[in-house]
Amino acid sequence: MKFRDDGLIKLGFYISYVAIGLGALFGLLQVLERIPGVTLVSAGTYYLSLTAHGVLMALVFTTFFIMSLATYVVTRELGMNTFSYALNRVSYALVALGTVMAAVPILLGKASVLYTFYPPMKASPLFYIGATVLVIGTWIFGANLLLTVKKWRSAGNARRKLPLGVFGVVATLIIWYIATTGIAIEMLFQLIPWSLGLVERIDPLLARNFFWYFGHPLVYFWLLPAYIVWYTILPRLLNTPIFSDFLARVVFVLFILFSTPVGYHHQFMDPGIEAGWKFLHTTTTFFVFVPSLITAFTVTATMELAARRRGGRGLLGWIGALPWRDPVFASIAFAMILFGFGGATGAVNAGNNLNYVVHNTAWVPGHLHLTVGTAVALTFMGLTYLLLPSLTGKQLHSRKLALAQVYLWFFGMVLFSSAMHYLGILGSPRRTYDVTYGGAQIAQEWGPFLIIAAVGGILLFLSVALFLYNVFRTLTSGVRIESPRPEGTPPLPQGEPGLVDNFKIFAAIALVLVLIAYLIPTANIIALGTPGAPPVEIR
Ligand code: HAS
Ligand code: CU
Repeated sequence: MKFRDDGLIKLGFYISYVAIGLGALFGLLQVLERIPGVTLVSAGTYYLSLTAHGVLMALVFTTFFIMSLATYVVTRELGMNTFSYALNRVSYALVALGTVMAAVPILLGKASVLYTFYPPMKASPLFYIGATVLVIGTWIFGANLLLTVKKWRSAGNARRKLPLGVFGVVATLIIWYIATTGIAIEMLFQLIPWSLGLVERIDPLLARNFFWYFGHPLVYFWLLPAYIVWYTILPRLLNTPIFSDFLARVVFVLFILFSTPVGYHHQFMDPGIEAGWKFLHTTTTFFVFVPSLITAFTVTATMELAARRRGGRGLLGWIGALPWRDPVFASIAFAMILFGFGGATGAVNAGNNLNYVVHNTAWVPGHLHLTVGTAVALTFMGLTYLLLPSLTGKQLHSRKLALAQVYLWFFGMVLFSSAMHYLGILGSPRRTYDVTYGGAQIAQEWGPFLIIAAVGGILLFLSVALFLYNVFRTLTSGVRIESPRPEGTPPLPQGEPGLVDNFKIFAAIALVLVLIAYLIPTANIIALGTPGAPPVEIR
């Protein structure tokens, strides 16, 4: 069956590839700049490039890829076009428009405020308005997908369970809607009026409060689509039934509950939030560990099932029977292995007391490159090798290069992220142009690890270059797949929907948890009324 939305799906993927390519260039600049003794650019250009790197990778690459992946999953699993092509087009157009509006001031050096845009660093109004337009675009996008599910239900499927991938997409969208209310409030009531000069001062603590109300669930907006791939595409790849469909649904539901009431784990160092609230958020953060721990067991169990069917034996010997030469499988497996470490370093971050050691050090980018930078990004790159041929009917240019690319990412990331974590323990700061500290003893100890991080970064850059080369050659070579696999709708899950399938209940509980976690401390911050510093001019 041909799907009407496929043009948009492809467009979203292509934009995401451009974003990762440009983002990788800026990333390369960063690791090189931080090598002791190397000065390539001015401080201003460094912060411009750090902002561009963060925004392109964490916001543009992910958002466009996820929109297209979600549309792909919903259309394929439900076997229908989305509710409205017009709505879908409007949403992609708005997200693209918002991206351009935010990108222009960044590239002109008028918005070097990093991807967390903490005030009183001030960007051009265009940056904030662009980001808001982007978010509005995603709201329309989500509404169109939810209406698609509704349409499917009313077409005689009212008493059916949603296919697992669609279930995951709905969970992701619920999290997104809850999360983005925070950013909308920060933009509309604080950043936009302030950047337009309508108000003189801004409350930085309140802004950070709303930002992290959004910023933590944002990481699950990135992660859940990768989980959808691990739960639904991996079993098909391995030709094995999933270990437990029920547990997978429980995982998505637990994310709806616990993604949001945890944001203060980014603000342990902030004044004006009482320790009790920080402790509550530490506790809920450890709850949000649970769905990932379940995933670690169940997805690995699916792999073990497949490996034993292929003749794998022994306590760990079965691991060798997995298809390690298949780039799509290898990308998912390496993404998982490194995510295991990312989860462990997340536990360090989340402990109120341990966080004092690592906060604002190189440890944190070490952590985020294992999570969003590998669990998510490597899964997405690997998936491209599967989806691109299926969407375009063209043969992948080279499986060998694809495999090399995946392994290169893994080794590059092992070097980069281990060095960054260790640098963090040694006290090396993140987001800092000059880390030589006038030749101080401590800064000299960082030198060798900054170089290891740079070598890792170079390998990662090469990996992205290989990825893009392969994508480009696939699209331009025109070698058609000889016998394209017929793309049927996968069989629907058996049985009636149970409690776990009732999104309304879980969304309602999630809202109650959000209110418990945020209402009083936010009111306290407003009552405290931090007067707000004068704006910091970016040069
Ligand atoms: Fe995080 C900072 C805590 C997960 C992203 N995080 C960040 C930042 C980003 C980020 C971008 O508590 C930086 C923000 C900034 O710029 O300031 N994070 C956590 C915790 C988790 C966690 C508790 N983070 C993520 C995910 C992200 C992400 C997911 C993106 C996608 N993070 C923090 C904290 C901070 C933080 C603090 C603030 C630090 C500071 O001071 O600034 C948990 O969700 C992690 C749970 C994960 C697991 C691992 C499960 C393992 C699996 C695979 C296992 C593999 C096996 C091998 C078994 C429990 C599923 C497979 C076998 C084969 C044979 C292949
Ligand atoms: Cu977080």
